[in-house]
Amino acid sequence: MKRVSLTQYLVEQQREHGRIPAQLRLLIEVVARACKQIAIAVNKGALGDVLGSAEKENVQGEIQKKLDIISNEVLIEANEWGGHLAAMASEEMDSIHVVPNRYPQGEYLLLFDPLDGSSNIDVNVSIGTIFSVLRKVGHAPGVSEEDFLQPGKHQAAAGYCVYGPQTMLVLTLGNGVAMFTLDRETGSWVLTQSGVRIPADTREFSINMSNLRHWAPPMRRYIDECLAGTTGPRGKDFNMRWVASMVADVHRILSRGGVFLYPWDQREPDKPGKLRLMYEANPMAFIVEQAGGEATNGSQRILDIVPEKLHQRVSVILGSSNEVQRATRYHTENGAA
Ligand code: AHM
Ligand code: MG
Repeated sequence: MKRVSLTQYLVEQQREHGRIPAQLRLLIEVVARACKQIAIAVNKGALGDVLGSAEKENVQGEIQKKLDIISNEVLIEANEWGGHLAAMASEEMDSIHVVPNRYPQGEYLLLFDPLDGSSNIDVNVSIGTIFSVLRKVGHAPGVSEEDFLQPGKHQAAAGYCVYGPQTMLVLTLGNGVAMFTLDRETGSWVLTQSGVRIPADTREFSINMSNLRHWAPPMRRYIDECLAGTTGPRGKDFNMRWVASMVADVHRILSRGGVFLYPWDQREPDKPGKLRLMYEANPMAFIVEQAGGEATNGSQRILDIVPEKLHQRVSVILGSSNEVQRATRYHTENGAA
């Protein structure tokens, strides 16, 4: 079998589809290289002294793990000198990181969750890196947080790397979804699947069931009906999977279908959800839609949401389209919630 590397894939996308300007190609290659470096740190585990807490809090009041901080630094250092970026934003940083003056400024904005699934780091379960790419619009000099506040439908690219039994990079440039597997012997990303499609129907849902009593009625209705199985209104049995790493749960859905839900919860009524719009929901929604699935917040397509702030949170329903539509309909029909 002829092996296609990530570089070859990107060059061909550029040539055949005219989809990737040189700066974007460089950006994807640099992010992919940084993910390799993070994968090496993840694999070392206790031997590399990378496990455990860093005993610091991020802007959202969450305790950071050592690997959260290492991964953030790897991504910043890898990306700031290449001339492809104007600025970066991260789940682990309070404010944006503008490319220092000593380097040329490019036209792209990179957003990332450097290490998603932090609670799984110390227990040797799959974790990942999620990234989203926007273009800086307008020619005004300088760059500010405002430049990042674009709806997800304007993403130029998005992807994630999953550090699991295999290390894989999943990418969309708005032209379908491709998956690459890291060949550890040669150190290269090899294309292992393209044209990824999520089946419209599924019998598998993914949600943290321990929060059931705190959800709004439409979400409880949707899950209750799945749990009722063959004798309930859905007339079929459902299976459940919850890794608690969004990358791993979304990767399973891209591989065999399913629906992922992280809903609003009445304990903190002013918080729309746990997950972050700009670093988690938008890139995953872009990937899922490019694979034929759908993604909403219960009332609106995720990619249409106009962000008000960088660290904004959102409810998420994504995956197989018929299930996303059903769960969304329960939220929007008369008398819901
Ligand atoms: P993180 O970015 O701090 O790791 O949090 C996001 C993660 C998601 O990967 C996952 O879907 C969710 O949090 C799990 O939450 P819970 O522990 O409530 O099940
Ligand atoms: Mg995360």
